[in-house]
Amino acid sequence: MNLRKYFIMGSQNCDHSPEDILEEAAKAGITAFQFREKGGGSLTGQDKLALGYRLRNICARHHVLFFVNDDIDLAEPLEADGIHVGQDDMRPEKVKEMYPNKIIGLSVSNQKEVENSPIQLADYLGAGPIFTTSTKEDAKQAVGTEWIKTLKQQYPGTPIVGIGGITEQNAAFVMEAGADGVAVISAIAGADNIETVIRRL
Ligand code: 3NM
Repeated sequence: MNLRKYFIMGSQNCDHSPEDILEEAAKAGITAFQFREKGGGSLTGQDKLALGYRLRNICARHHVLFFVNDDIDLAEPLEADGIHVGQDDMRPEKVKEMYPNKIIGLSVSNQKEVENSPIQLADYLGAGPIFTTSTKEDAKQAVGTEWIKTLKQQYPGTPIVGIGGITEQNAAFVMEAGADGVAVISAIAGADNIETVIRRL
């Protein structure tokens, strides 16, 4: 499971075709992708499913891991490799019960969330927001790269992906803190030159 360059995107994050953006990112070497159709302006119902199919196919063609963001109903039709859940989404116990063979990612932002979570069921942890982000409407307070070190000490065997405000300029700090990968939305979706950004990440 290579989570090193983990791109997250929904149509609401794109100022032009999501398919074109993902195609370019996949060609440039992202290792994982999460379809996160969420927040203001996002698609629903059949439109969401149809976009999901198109993005899923791009990932399949480029051998990029495909995750759905808490959209548990999309996991099966889109043949997702994994499902990422946050603290307010379906509990990992339930996800595991429904999809014992899919990768489960879990977001944890602080120690209290860790204590309330079945960490042993998570195949990787999303740690964030590391830096301030304006992409997620309800993002919590930035926790800094220290949070990655703290998690890594407690769970040395669990892959950790940093998320939130990560750019080509600060990604190295996240990796140096012990992360196994960086998850980004705007750094790639909003890039003038996607290929350059991904190479630098
Ligand atoms: N989750 P950008 S922060 C989707 O802290 C998401 O769990 C976060 O977007 C968390 O790379 C975030 O543009 C937004 O900052 C990441």
